[in-house]
Order: sequence, then structure tokens, then C-alpha cells
Amino acid sequence: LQLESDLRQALERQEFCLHYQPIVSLATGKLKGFEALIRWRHPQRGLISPAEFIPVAEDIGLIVPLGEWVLRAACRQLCAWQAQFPHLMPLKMSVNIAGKQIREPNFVAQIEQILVETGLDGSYLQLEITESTLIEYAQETIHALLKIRSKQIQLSIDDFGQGYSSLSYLHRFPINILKIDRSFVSGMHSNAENYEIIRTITTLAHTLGMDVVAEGAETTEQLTILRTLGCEFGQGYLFSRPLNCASATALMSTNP
Ligand code: G
Ligand code: G
Ligand code: MN
Ligand code: NA
Repeated sequence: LQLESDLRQALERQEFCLHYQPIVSLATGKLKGFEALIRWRHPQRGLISPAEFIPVAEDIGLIVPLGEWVLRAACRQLCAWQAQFPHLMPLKMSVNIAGKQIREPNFVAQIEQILVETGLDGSYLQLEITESTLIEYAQETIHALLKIRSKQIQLSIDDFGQGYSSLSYLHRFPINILKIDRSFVSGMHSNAENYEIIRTITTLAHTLGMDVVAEGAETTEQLTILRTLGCEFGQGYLFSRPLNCASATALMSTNP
């Protein structure tokens, strides 16, 4: 397949870049951090979405070196912003991690090396693992998750609510943040069930000492409800789309 062979060469040809989507405090509107989102600038096909190439990268085993590149680039970028915008700190950098990465025996050592190399303190890094990965590989990942937490790195469950995990199961994992899947947020005002799901997830998260990020917030009506429900943070087009590096830097320059 052409996409596969192109993907294999894309790393050394430096065709990937990161975009950064702001995550904000719902109470104050202040910037809390960014989620790093990979993009592929294909020389012929233009920008290709990670939804298209990340599954392929997982299939062909490229996700491990690719994920390492993402982690290093994201940590470097946060260090640069820490130096440039000390008054906006602390900001967190959130990085998506694929199941295959966590199951690599040397994953934790790799992160430690990247932190040493970039000089980033682990407490500013958050790793996002999807709920389905967590459930599917609970036994294989728990040890790595505990080691990651011992480095002060925070753990988020991404796309929460999609994986139908039993809620009581959650306390077994050393998770700091639940990111509520955007499908619940987008259907919230027209669908009483979605509203109840968000309310229940938020209550549970708080009971377990976790913070909540509502994903995919697009309207002020949603913002008002999410605030009322006590969600701490929001991420979505209402606040900002994912930004390239220059635009994210410009956002912080105009943010007193
Ligand atoms: O940014 P966008 O909406 O196109 O992202 C689509 C999907 O790709 C999302 O589910 C997101 O979590 C995933 N994704 C984006 N960047 C990365 C990455 O660096 N690593 C992994 N594993 N997934 C990513
Ligand atoms: O699965 P994950 O949460 O990592 O996916 C993040 C993706 O969600 C990003 O690629 C981003 O483009 C997309 N996204 C972020 N905010 C919104 C939003 O408000 N609406 C929609 N439809 N997509 C969003
Ligand atoms: Mn994510
Ligand atoms: Na998500």
C-alpha cells in the first residue's frame, strides 16, 4: 500500500508536525494547557488526519518511533514556552499515547530519557490513554501506569464514556483526569440522557479525586451547563481549534 510505504519514510523526511489545542479552566477562562495533536504534511496529498494514519502506524509497528517523536517534540515545545511565557505558567502538555506504546517494555525508560534530554519536569506532562486501551490491556498496563505516576506525570483517560467500562472499575487505575468524550457534550442540551451521563461521570470523577475535562465544547449553552455540573476544564472549538505552533505562540503573546 502506498500510504504504508509513505508513512515509513515520513519520519526521516520530517513530514510530521504538532498542532496544539488549548485546554481552559471553565471557572476562569484561563489557559490551563494544550493537547498536542499530530499532523502529517504529505508532499502530494496535503494534510492527512491522524484518524487516518495513526491506525496504520499501529498496524505496521511505526507507532512506537512515531510516538517517541511526538513526546519529544511536545516536551521541547513546552520547555520553549516556559522560557518565553513564564507569567502564564504552569501550563500542562497533554500527549496521546497508543496502546502499543504503553505495552513496550522500555516505554517508561523512554519517557524518562526524554524528560532528562529536554529538561522538562514530569509534573507538567500529561499522558492520554483511551478508555478502550485501558480496559482491553488492564493487566499489561497497570505496572507502567504506576511507574509513570511515580515520575509525577499525570494520566488522563481519553474519550471517556465510549468504552462502557464499569464505573466502579476506575479506582483501580492511578488516573488523574477524565476527558469526557465529545459525543456526550455535543448531544447534551437536546438529549437528557447525555446530560445525565456527564453529570454522573463528573460526580464519580470527583469522588475518586479526579478532575474532568469536557471535550468538544462548541457553544456557550454547553459551557454554562458544564460549569453548573462542576467540570473543571474544557477543550473545544468554543475556546479554540487546534493551532499550529506559530498561532499557539501568538495566542499566548496576546494573553496577559
Ligand atoms: O486532531 P484530530 O481530531 O484530527 O485527531 C484525531 C484522532 O487522532 C484523535 O482521536 C486523537 O486522539 C488522535 N491523535 C492525534 N494525535 C495523536 C498522537 O500523537 N498519537 C496518537 N496515538 N493519537 C493521536
Ligand atoms: O480523541 P481525542 O480527544 O484525542 O481527539 C481530539 C480531536 O478532537 C482533535 O483532533 C480535534 O480536532 C477534535 N476536536 C476538538 N475540539 C472539537 C470540537 O469542539 N468539535 C469537534 N467536532 N471536534 C473537536
Ligand atoms: Mn486526546
Ligand atoms: Na477524546
